[in-house]
Amino acid sequence: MNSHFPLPIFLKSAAQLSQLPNDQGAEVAFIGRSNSGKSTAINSITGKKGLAKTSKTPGRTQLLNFFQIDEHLRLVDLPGYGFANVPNDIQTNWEKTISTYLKIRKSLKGLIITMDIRHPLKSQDQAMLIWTSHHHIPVYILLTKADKLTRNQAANALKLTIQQLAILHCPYEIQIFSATKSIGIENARRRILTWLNSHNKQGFSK
Ligand SMILES: Nc1nc2c(ncn2[C@@H]2O[C@H](COP(=O)(O)OP(=O)(O)O)[C@@H](O)[C@H]2O)c(=O)[nH]1
Ligand SMILES: [Mg+2]
Repeated sequence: MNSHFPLPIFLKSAAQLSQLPNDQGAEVAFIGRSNSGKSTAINSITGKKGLAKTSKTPGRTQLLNFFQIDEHLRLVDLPGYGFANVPNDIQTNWEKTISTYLKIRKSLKGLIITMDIRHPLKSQDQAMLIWTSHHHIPVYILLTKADKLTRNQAANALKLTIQQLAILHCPYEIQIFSATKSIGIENARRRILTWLNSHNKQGFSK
């Protein structure tokens, strides 16, 4: 069922900044550690299986993949951070590309950060939160794969994560999410659509 989210289509992949689609309208990007469920989240939020390529092997998405809802609205699947078998110089290059994209992109209305609920707030997640806060990029955290825990365990993990986030003093919103058990999908859709619909109003200032 996809009653609430407009169906996107694949637009293009960008390996470098010169290949980005025009910076107009509004887009929401997904970032997070490799294997944290970014692509799966995009597929379940849009209700379009196979839209974003998912992988059992971490670190497969090395491109910025753009999906178009209409002429003005886009979703973006960003490369994951925390790759295992990648030489350092390549990793640094990706980081530069992604951080520049996040900094310069006027149409970017918000960033979804996916974290596996069983091990959230790894050092790279914390660094990302501090960095996005510094650059005034609105952040919405999905604690993914909640189906791997019981309801109680998931609620405790959320509570603990919120406590740890308080120490970072970064603005954020957060929710529990599972693509497999369809947990939290409507809330995530609502947040993304609100961001996308804000493109005619004043965006956040960078
Ligand atoms: N059980 C469960 N597995 C998930 C969920 N989301 C993603 N996965 C699995 O986690 C792995 C990585 O997912 P993927 O979306 O490719 O992660 P990405 O690297 O962050 O894009 C895949 O094997 C997915 O099937 C979820 O909600 N529940
Ligand atoms: Mg992916």
